[in-house]
Amino acid sequence: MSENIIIMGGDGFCGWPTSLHLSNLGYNVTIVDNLIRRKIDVDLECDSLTPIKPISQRIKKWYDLTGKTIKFEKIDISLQYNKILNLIKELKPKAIVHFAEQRAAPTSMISSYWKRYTVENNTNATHNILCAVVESGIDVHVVHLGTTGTAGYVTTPMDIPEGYLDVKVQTDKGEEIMEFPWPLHSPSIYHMTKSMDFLMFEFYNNNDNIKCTDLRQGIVWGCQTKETMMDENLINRWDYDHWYGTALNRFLIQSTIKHPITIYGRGLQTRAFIHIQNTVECIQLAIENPPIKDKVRVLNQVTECHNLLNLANKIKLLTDAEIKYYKNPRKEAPENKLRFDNSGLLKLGLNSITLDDGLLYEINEIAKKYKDRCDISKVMVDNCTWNKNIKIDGIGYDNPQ
Ligand code: NAD
Ligand code: USQ
Repeated sequence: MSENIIIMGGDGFCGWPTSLHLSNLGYNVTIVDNLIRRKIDVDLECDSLTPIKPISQRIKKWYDLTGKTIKFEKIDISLQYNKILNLIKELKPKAIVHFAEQRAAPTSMISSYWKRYTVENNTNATHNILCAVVESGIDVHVVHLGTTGTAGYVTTPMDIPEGYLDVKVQTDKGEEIMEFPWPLHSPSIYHMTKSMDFLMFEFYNNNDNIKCTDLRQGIVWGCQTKETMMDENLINRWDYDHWYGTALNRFLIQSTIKHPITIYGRGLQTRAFIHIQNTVECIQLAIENPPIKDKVRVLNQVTECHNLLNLANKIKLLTDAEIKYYKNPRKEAPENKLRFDNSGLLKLGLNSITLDDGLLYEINEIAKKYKDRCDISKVMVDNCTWNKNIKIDGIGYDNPQ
């Protein structure tokens, strides 16, 4: 009998292609999602560049094409604890992959409402999963999508290790080597919740022996994977707007619609990157190689690091785009250098896709094909109709007036 996997947040940008990839490998996949990301698009008056289909149509098309069933449960995992617990008891999953968080740094800082929504949603979601795994009594591997940003964006003259660092300390017995978690930082409220998630994994690993993997992922670029390319009804999300669009995907569509590439500051911020195809493969590798239980396993899910200007110049070479410098709307160091030890996933078998391998495909097959769906007014916040009072309709994180 094939094994069950629960994908929390399986309708999202990383979750949907991961669900298809694992289903294709023969796992029984159950997607859990409250579809809030689609609702936020409506409230922010934005949409994916690509024409993503409703979840039921996506799942039906997958079944029609492959004969494989993906189940869907609409659950808000930050609020509906008993539903998570019952699902774990029923499915006895080999792993829970946890993507279900508010994932945009700029969105998490729009206003006090969004700060509170991000903290309450993300920390409750993670805690509910861990608490339910313990209460179920079932041995489930929790695979969480963390972020490289929790290591901070300061220049570090070494490869940032996979979660832990050996430090020589003076103890009562003399000099000894002790292992410490790499210091956690929070470049935004969103990143702060990822640091808080790690503390919860540590607690539940120490206290209840829960198997946890924290995949510290860089910025994901690209759109399609082998499975989402099988039919246009399976197409993956592509965010390009100011709040949810990430740098490289924004630059790709900007260059296609002849909007200047929007470099914040001087573009000398270095960040880590990974292609979406590699994302789904990393999750497979993490599931198939569970950690031993003595500590939380941390893997740096990163294939390369670049500064933003370097990325923009690569795209300029391919498209002849203009590069424009904007006042940085974020509070971040104007310049940093970053390197990550990513040997964990490479040793497990990851074959890295580089920018040089994939940029042209994204420009020609996605950005050019769907450019007419791009609403140029959503590219820069100054041009947008959104204001700081915007809220998710029906989600009440407000104090009563
Ligand atoms: P996404 O917003 O596209 O997907 C998240 C999904 O989770 C959405 O479908 C949303 O509806 C769902 N969700 C959110 N809160 C929920 C809740 N309380 N209950 C049920 N479902 C809920 O985001 P993504 O880009 O796919 O990112 C997935 C995960 O990977 C996030 O945790 C993010 O922090 C992490 N990550 C993403 C990137 C990136 O570049 N996209 C990089 C590093 C880490
Ligand atoms: N930037 C620009 N121009 C733009 C957009 C962004 O110069 O038009 C700059 C930002 O100032 C920042 C960098 O690009 O220095 C990255 O911004 P981003 O929006 O691409 O990425 P970030 O806010 O870090 O968040 C994204 C995902 C998040 C994930 C994180 C990985 O939204 O879920 O956790 O990447 S990491 O950065 O490694 O922490």
